[in-house]
Amino acid sequence: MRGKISIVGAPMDLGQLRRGVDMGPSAIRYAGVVERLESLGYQVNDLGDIEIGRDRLTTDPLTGLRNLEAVVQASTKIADKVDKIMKEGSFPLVLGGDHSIAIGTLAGISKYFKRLGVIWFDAHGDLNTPETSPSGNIHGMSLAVSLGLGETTLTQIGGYCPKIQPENIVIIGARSLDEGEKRLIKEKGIKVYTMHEIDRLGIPKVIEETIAYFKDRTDGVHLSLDLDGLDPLYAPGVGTPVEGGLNYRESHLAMEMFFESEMITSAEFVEVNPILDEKNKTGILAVGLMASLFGESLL
Ligand code: HAR
Ligand code: MN
Ligand code: MN
Ligand code: MN
Repeated sequence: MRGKISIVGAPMDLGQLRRGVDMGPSAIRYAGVVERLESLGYQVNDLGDIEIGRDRLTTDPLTGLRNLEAVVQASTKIADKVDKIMKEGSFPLVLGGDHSIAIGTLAGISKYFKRLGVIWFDAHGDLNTPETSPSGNIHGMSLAVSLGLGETTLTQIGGYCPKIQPENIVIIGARSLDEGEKRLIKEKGIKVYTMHEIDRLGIPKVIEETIAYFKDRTDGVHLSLDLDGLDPLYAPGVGTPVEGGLNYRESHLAMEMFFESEMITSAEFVEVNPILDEKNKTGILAVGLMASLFGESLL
């Protein structure tokens, strides 16, 4: 027996405009996530989906944020559920849904640690605030919200703020950062491996450095994996694909190294959109990455 994993689906599509990402959790289940993780020796408990409001396309007149009220409500539910999982001593594995779900996930997790580290595996920074956002889409703001920046009703979810500190974040795979996000990264000194650094150093070195960076400074690490961190060749089923991403083996190696580090204490896999996918390629990919993260080996 290898420990307990609690899976929870967050069929959230209110943080952006593309329809279909609410079916992400179903696609990941259909790709066999429960069976795959059980076969590795874990006790896997699928808690089903969190209820996400269907009230869409309301734009907050004050902030310009899309579906703000519904995202606040859903995030609160996600936070409560994840909090319960943590309390039971199980590993929370959250299935998205768009990346705005990280607001709730981190709100549920972070109070269990003094210094939670976050690996933000993503083509994007998700570091926009209402002032810098080019879109008003909350999935482009979730990391900033977790830092305590932006809309108060979002930063206060879970009843405390901030959830994380800028020096405890590592972004991996970035290649589409808005000007305001670049400014924030410099101002806060956030550690980022863009595709440029990944190409220069190679993924083994990047992940070794990430693990070493977190080793002394954090007492838990959350992996927030946006499938668009991978190249769209491997992950076509995402709402905002960006060319020039990580490939299949690089991403698997990263997961394998995270497993070996024994450092990861929670995870979420987000932005799987089966409507945009090719025969559930991205859902299947997500399950493969989870298997590697939980110790599936090739031999
Ligand atoms: N940066 C853009 C915005 O704020 C695009 C956001 C990105 N999409 C995501 N998040 N999938 O990683 O609107
Ligand atoms: Mn993202
Ligand atoms: Mn992204
Ligand atoms: Mn694998």
